[in-house]
Amino acid sequence: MPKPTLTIGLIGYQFMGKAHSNAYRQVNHFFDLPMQIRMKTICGRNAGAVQAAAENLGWEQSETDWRKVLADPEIDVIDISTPGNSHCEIAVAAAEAGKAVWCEKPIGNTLAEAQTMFDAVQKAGVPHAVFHNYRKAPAVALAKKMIAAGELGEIHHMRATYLQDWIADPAFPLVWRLQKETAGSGAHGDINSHIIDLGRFLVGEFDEVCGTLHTFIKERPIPDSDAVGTVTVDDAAMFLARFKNGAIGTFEASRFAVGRRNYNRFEINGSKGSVVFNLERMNELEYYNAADPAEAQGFRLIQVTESVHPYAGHYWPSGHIIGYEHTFVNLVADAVTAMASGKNPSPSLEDGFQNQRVLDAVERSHASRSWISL
Ligand code: SOE
Repeated sequence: MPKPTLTIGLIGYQFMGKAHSNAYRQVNHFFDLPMQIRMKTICGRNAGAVQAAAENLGWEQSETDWRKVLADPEIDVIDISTPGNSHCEIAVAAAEAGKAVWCEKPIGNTLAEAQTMFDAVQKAGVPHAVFHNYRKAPAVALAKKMIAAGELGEIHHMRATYLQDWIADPAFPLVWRLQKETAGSGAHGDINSHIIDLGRFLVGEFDEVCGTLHTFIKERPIPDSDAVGTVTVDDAAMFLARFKNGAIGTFEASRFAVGRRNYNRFEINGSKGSVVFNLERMNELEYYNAADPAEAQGFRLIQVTESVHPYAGHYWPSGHIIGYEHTFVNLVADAVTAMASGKNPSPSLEDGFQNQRVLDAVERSHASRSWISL
């Protein structure tokens, strides 16, 4: 008996388009899902480039007009993997067309856009998801299980950093991620959003924040030009946080942490123990159990590759590690499973909206140089 299909239309074909395409290609090979993914249409503005992407990434066809993708009655899900300034328009139109909306993070360039998107999917009653993929790393999912089971006790601290260095060179050009009108913000929305999501996922809702945004290099060469242009987004964003459950935290995102390529790391300290996750050692979780006997106390290293661990059993035998791309495969597997059982995927556009509330509060805190309550 053939499985029902879930037909995807992907809007965007660069880095996230490639990562999502890999997930759609692989997911049915590693997870026994109730639906079969059909990679129908990939969409982008450059006809030649998006057709090449269709052939390279495994799509049936390519399209240059995203509205035509939304109008296709065979398409069930619209995956929005474009620069942030187009997320809202596409999401609202997709919801109104009755399509499920799966959107890259951050969902909007502003809180108002995120609100509009969340309202639209709720009004249309369509499934919705946001690609906060790091929740789906086996070690992060294990940390979540341990915290939820009370193994860390009362949570006191979360300290999270997401550090990159790809624009530390002043000669790096003024690309779209460095322009507010396209990207909405810089490191703040792009990578602080990820550790904010992990904060919400692992510790709880934010209560108040106090932060600062900073731009180190304020002018950069305009691509294919001799001119320079103004950088209109942050290069780095840092904030202090109080959570509603009494925990406190520090969050730091930078694109100027020279030597750090994609260093997403957090440590959570509770009354009974602590955990540490580091994306550069993605298959490991450091765990400290305060109940260990005195002579044996210390951080132990859990290899999160056992079949008993979240997601790990879908791939390889114990000790055979997985990678960054598998976090997207796991996210798609969970989303398909949820939709097939009539539930909404997690994380959802509501998570995206709540994330945007924190992003916005930090920006207001920076502007007012004060603590801001959510
Ligand atoms: C660039 O900072 C980027 O591609 C982010 O946009 C992704 O969300 C992150 O997973 C990797 O780095």
